[in-house]
Amino acid sequence: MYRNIPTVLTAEEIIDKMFRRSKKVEVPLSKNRLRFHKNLSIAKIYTARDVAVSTLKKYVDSFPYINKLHPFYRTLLDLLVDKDEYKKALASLVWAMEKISGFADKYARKIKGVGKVEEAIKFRKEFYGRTSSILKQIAPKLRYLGQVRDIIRKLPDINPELPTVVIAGYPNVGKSELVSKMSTAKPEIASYPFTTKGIVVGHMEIRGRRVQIVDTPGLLDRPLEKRNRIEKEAILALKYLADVIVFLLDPSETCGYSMDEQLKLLKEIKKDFDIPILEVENKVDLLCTDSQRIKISAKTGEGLEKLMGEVIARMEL
Ligand SMILES: Nc1nc2c(ncn2[C@@H]2O[C@H](COP(=O)(O)OP(=O)(O)O)[C@@H](O)[C@H]2O)c(=O)[nH]1
Ligand SMILES: [Mg+2]
Repeated sequence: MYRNIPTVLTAEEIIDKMFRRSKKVEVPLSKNRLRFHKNLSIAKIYTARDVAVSTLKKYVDSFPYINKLHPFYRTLLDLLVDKDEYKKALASLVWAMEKISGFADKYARKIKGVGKVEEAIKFRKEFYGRTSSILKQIAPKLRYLGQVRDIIRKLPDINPELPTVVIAGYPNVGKSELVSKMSTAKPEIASYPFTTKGIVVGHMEIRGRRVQIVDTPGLLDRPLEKRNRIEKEAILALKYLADVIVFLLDPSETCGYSMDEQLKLLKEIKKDFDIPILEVENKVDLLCTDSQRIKISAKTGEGLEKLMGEVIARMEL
C-alpha cells in the first residue's frame, strides 16, 4: 500500500528539470523576428510551468490523506509523522503550483504586449526567477515529504482488508511453526515500526476464502506493560488488522515460560484487545492437558483442521 509514491525531487532538481526542458523548446520560424521571439518565450514559459506544476501535482496526488487511510495504517502513521507538518507540506505544494501557474499567465500576457525582442527575453527571465524562488521557498517541505515517503514505504506491506488471524504468545511456544504449517506459500516478512524483526505474513484458504495469518515476533510475545507509550500504541494498532487473535500456549513449558506467566500475558492481551481471542494449547504431542482449550501440535499437524474451523467461526465472514 502506498509503495508507489514517486521519489520526491529537491527544489534544485525540479528547477534543473524545468530549465533543461524549456531549453529544448522550439517554435516554427517566422519572418517577423519579434513575433518569433515572443512565441518562443511564451512556449518556454509554459513548458517550464508544466514541468514544475506536473511534478508537484504528482506528489500531491500520490501522498495519502492520513484521515482516509485504513485505521491500521492511520494509527501507525500518526505515531511516525506529525500530521500538521505533513498537511502543511502538502498545502505548500498546492500553493506553489498556483503561484507558478499565475506567473506563467501573467508573464505570457506581458510578453504578448512587448514591442522589442529584449523585453520578451527579460520577462521570460523574470518568470524563471520568480518560479525558481517559489520552488526554493518550498525546498524544506519537499525534503520533509521525501522523509515521509521513506517512512510510508517502511509501513508493513499487508492488506488490512483481508480477514486476518494474528498469532500471539511467548517466544518458543510454536508461533512460527504454526504460521508456516498453515500457510499455503512461504510466509513473507513485512517491516513493522518499532521492531527490527518485522511481522511474518502468510496466507491460507479456508473454505474458499483467502485469510491472512500473521506472526508478530517481538510484539505480542511479552507483557505490554514493559513498553514505552509509543511502542505500546504501535502494538495496539494490530487490533485494526486482526479479526481474531490466536493465543498460543505451551503447557509443556518447553518454551521456557511457566503456564502462570503465559496465562498472565493472555490476560493482558484480553484486556487490551477487544476482538475474539482463541486460546490454543500447542505441543499436544508432548503434553495433553485436560483443559477445554483447542489442542494442536504445530509440529505434527494434529488439530490444525479443527483450529481453522474455529478461526473461521469467529471471523463473521
Ligand atoms: N514437540 C513439539 N515442538 C514444537 C511444536 N511446535 C513448535 N515446536 C518447537 O518449538 C520450538 C519453538 O517453535 P517456534 O515456532 O520457533 O516458536 P515461536 O518462538 O513461538 O515462533 C521449535 O523448536 C519448534 O520445533 C509442537 O507442536 N510440538
Ligand atoms: Mg517465531
